[in-house]
Amino acid sequence: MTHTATLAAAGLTQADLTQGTLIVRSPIDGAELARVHETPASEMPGIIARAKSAFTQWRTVPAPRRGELVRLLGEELRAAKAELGALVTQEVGKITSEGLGEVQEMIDICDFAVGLSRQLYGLTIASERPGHRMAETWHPIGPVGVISAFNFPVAVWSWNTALALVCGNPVIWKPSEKTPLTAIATMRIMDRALARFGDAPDGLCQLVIGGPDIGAALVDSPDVPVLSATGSTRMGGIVGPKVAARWGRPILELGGNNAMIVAPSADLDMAVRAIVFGAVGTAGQRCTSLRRLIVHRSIRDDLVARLTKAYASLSIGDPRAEGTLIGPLVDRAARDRMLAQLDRARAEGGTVHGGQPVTDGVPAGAYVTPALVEMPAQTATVREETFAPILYVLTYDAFDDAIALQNDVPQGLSSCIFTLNLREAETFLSAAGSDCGIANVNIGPSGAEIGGAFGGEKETGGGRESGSDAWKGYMRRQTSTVNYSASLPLAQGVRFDL
Ligand code: UN1
Repeated sequence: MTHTATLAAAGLTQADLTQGTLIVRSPIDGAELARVHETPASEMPGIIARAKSAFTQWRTVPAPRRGELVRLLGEELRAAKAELGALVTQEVGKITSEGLGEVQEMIDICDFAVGLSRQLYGLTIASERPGHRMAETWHPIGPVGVISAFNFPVAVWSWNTALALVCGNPVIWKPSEKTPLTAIATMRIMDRALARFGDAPDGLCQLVIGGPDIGAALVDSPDVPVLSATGSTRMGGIVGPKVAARWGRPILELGGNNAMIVAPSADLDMAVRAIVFGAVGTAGQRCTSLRRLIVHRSIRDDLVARLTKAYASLSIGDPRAEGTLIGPLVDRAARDRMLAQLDRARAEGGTVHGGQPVTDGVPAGAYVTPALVEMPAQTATVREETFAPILYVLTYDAFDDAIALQNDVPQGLSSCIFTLNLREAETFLSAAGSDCGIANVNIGPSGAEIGGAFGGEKETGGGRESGSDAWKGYMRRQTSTVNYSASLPLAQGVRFDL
């Protein structure tokens, strides 16, 4: 499909594409797709006020009815899956199957949130006083700001929005400046769900497009009690303290430096497949991408040989083409950062395989061959996250050293081990094992399902989104004690007789 046809199929109009100043290019070939209107910073107070007023209505709508809106969103997403997936491919450069997979992730979280809308359970707690009942209730909290990154331009919005809506909160979304088109198309889909729903308040789901000043309005506003931000550790380091300083609640999902330990007993055929998808899938631009391989010395040469062979067979090129496994990096700056990091790794004693720009037989985007880098140690470069298909290979002898290496980075998002040894697997998952938010056995670090809580520790920011009880981050908790007796005993046996 041509760019024009993809944009039209996703419901983008000439007005969407031509009436602004924000230039959007496709990573596929660098072609200009649109000039999108940016939200003036002066409009932000009005937008936040609309969300605040929507909140006063939405919070009193019964949660299962709120779930109905999310059910309709899931239906509309199912109907638009092909078109939105193709737009993700066009605007981010993901291969077709991953573009569709991203939309599937949106559908999945909608299904999850619909069920959740009837399960926002609180507790009943035993009171120490006779004739008293204690309970915990979860209430809506207020407008949720969502700042999302280019690499999952729509799924991350859906994780936050599906939960926020059933929890009774409006959402204001600021997508990456690199991906406003998928955001506009997603809002059209949301608008269809809202129209079918009928009586949702105005301002329930809003989109703002622009740079840091637009984001700052959300970050700084006390009327946005929850601010969910996905992106770099640098960005989170600015956003998190600002939100905390005004007593808001940040949900941060920042950098990862995800490792796989490959033990001597590992099923190497499975490990190779997991490694290649983890390291080069999405051209290494997932926050969960595999970046470090910690291999037992006894199998290292065999594994590196298998990986070199597998890497040589990967088809790199137009992500829309059947059979392509590696599309472009998001832009030339990303490619330049990758090449600069490889130079640093070489200077630190690394041996680099691959990691070259590709220009022949591909469109005019920033295409690269993925890099395998054999490192003598976990150097400064290895400890940094580079959003590109670079996989550093490290060696271990003792299992404890492998876990220590895995944990000895500033980030703590995802991790995994390939082993058939129960002791190793369970140790890896134990309190003395991986320090990451995600720890897998015989599965790569990326491609998590929505049912689990998603996020990580240390510089990853500590936030949790998506499944499990991540919904609690979008609500306020109220503890209530009701006295149905005819006396007024004090807790802890305190006497205060008048
Ligand atoms: C991200 O890269 O920000 O686990 C999210 C995964 C995807 C989500 C990645 N489900 O790889």
